[in-house]
Amino acid sequence: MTARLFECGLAALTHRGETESGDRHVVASFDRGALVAVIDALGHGRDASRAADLAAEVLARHVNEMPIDLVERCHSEMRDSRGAAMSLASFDWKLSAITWLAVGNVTGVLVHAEAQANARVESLLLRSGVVGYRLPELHHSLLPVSRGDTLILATDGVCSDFTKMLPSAGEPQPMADRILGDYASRDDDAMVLVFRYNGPS
Ligand SMILES: [Mn+2]
Repeated sequence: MTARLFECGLAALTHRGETESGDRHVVASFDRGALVAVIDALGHGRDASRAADLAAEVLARHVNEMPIDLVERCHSEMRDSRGAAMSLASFDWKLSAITWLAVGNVTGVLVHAEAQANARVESLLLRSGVVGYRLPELHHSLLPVSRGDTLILATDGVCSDFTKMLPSAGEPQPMADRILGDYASRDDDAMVLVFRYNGPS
């Protein structure tokens, strides 16, 4: 029913020489919105993959909760893991807004489709910390979203310079492929998630 409310593109690469990635994404809708998250577990390889799975499972079980509560849940359930960086955005269809929050360095940008008084590209504030090990003081912020706006989340295996060269249009999947192709290093796991908000108009 809500499938056309948004479209996603995802592109990812695994660290050279590893078979499992420590990067994960979560996109899940619920009655009044959707949760979008990208996780980058510390390090790479199998232990990182396990920590990332754990984080993704916790988020998937509680998709309708606010980002601060989700980070706190992950933090308490990940104490025996490697820990992870994560950026989360919770879309609220009724409010036409997102609430977003980052712990660690998963880059997040919201690209507005329409030119507005404020910046076309808004950046998620990255606070240093590791979920499962040490949390920063948690604050989330609320941003209005309009039809056609695009949220992009990318792990640090993708050079954050991609945010300086964002295309104004394009389908989410080719956009994700292109960002990964142009900005990924093979010395880390790399993931790009592109989430386009389609409505209501
Ligand atoms: Mn990384």
